[in-house]
Amino acid sequence: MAKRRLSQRQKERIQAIQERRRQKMELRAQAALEESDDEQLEEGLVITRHGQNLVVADQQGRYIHCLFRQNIGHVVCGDRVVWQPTTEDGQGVVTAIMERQSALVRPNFSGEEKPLAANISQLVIVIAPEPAPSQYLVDQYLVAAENIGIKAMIALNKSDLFDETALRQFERDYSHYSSTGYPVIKISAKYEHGLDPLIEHLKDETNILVGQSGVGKSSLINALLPELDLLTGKLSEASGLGCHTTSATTLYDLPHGGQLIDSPGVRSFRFGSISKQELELGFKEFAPFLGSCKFSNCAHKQEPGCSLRQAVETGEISIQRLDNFLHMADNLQKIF
Ligand SMILES: Nc1nc2c(ncn2[C@@H]2O[C@H](COP(=O)(O)OP(=O)(O)O)[C@@H](O)[C@H]2O)c(=O)[nH]1
Ligand SMILES: [Mg+2]
Ligand SMILES: [Zn+2]
Repeated sequence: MAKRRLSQRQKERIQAIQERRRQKMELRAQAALEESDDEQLEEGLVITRHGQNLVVADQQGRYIHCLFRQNIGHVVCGDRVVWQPTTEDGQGVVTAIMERQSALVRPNFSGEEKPLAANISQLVIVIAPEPAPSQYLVDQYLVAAENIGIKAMIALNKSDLFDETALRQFERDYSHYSSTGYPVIKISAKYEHGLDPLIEHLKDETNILVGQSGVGKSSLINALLPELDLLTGKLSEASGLGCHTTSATTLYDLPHGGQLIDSPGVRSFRFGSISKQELELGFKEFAPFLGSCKFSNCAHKQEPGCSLRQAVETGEISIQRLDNFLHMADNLQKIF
């Protein structure tokens, strides 16, 4: 099927229609039961999508198989939506996407940015003694989190592989992240209660786990979601499509609170190319110093009166972070 291109006017009209539906939804909430609206607008949460089919959780947490109006935009896992039941078959139609708090986007083959998941609130960067962690990669993920506008934290998995000395060394090496405001925790999928600190951090958030292959993401997900098989069964049933593939981006409720959005695509997500400004935004502890170097075109390398260098001297910025920033700045178009 050829892709339909929409003119600016059509786009505006569609946006206006969606806006009206959102407003209607809000009005309906206010008017509560008194309103005798036979349109039956309901709010729901997109749990997963398979092509044209969605599984939407209604406000009682029931799974509803929904289709969606083609003109409402790209619906993804994590979207809050307005949907309407279709007469008697227990299915529904999604008619509007509610405003997103955040979106994880990924460029597709033609360079267009496509959302992958919506309303994520926390990025959990998983590292491990093995494969050896890279702060450069951690910093890239932090740049992504800052630009998406979500929280980020670092979890050292397989901490059982480190002895006391190695653990203390790790704490020193990562202390600048915690002082910048990124929680750093040590966990183990191999210890009883080894995931407790993680469970605590995931509790009030919609989370995704990211990190290098081999750090233990699959192991963590299986440990965090002991009923994963049961859930995927329920999703297959709800979507009416038979098998629910784990490759589809899916939102899971965590047994101890919070949500996890997962798929292989989400776990290995990387940013497209970014601008200088977006890069600067990604190193949030630099903010007070940017723009106050002696030279307005300061490269923050050898120049006298460089405020970032001075902040390194006073311990307000870590040298590793500045080095990684400079390296990323040199490779702006290539790194992500
Ligand atoms: N010692 C130890 N090994 C772990 C831990 N978590 C995962 N592993 C092992 O690390 C390897 C890679 O794990 P996997 O979950 O496949 O990593 P992924 O590639 O990030 O999904 C597997 O052999 C796991 O058994 C842990 O906490 N401690
Ligand atoms: Mg895996
Ligand atoms: Zn400078």
